[in-house]
Amino acid sequence: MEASILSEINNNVGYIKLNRPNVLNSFNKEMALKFQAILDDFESNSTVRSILITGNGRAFSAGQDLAEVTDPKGPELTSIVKDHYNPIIMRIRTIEKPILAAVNGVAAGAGANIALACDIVVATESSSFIQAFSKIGLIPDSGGTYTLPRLIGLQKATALMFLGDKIPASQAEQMGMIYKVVGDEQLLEVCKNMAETLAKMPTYGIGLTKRALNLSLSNTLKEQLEVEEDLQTKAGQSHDYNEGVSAFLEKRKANFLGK
Ligand code: T3D
Repeated sequence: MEASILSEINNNVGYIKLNRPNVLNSFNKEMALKFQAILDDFESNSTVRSILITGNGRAFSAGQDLAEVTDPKGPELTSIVKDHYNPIIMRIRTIEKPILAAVNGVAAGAGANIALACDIVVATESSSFIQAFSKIGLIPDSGGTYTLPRLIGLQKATALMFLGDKIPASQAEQMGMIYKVVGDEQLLEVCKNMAETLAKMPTYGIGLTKRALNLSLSNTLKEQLEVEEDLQTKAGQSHDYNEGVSAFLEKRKANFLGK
């Protein structure tokens, strides 16, 4: 049987491919736990300096595998949220490496909110985003009620979550839900280039930037200025800062090491 999720490391990029195309890469327990394990591996592996997540086939992910939830031997709903999705979202947000979602088709339910938890979301023209939960009597999980209003504002997030509208990628880009839309054929090339570019950048500083942005979501201005002071001090003591300034002054290409 083919693995439900594939991973590889190439040119300092950790690639993750959701791989249950027959059920639109919907998540079952095995796949969710494996996703967590791969993220842990990529977090601790210092050769991985950026991470790219995509789906196989015509979907990014249709969220929870709804056949699993009706299986008497399947996991309980509470456990699905607590043990499958919450740990995935926490990892995506706290791994201090840039994480890209290359959305290759529909992203629905938890599939949409996993994509939106990523640092940068690029989608194909034919992709779409659906807060599908309301249609089956659930509330948006996988951090959706936290992330989406912060991305597009409370009014639009509320409407999308109540109505479960299918939002085409171009509209998602216009409303600030995602970073960029590209042609269907260009997605992997564009995202691979972006992930490789990021992997060559001062990724220690980028990781600290991610930490600062996470903290900004609940901090006051005064608290956030203190965060910037602290993290700028750390960044200023890094190899990459020294190298960046030296390379600029010496008019040469910098060799950043991510530390
Ligand atoms: O207990 C809990 O559930 C807690 C956790 C919640 C987290 C969640 O993610 S809740 C939300 C779950 N997801 C959904 O409700 C989305 C369900 N899927 C759809 O609405 C549609 O499939 C799409 C709009 C995403 C795509 O529509 P379309 O017409 O392009 O494709 P399709 O024909 O509906 O699906 C293709 C196949 O994938 C089909 O199988 P078949 O008929 O070819 O054998 C379909 O059953 C299967 N599939 C699609 N989504 C799921 C799925 N199978 C299992 N689970 C799915 N989520």
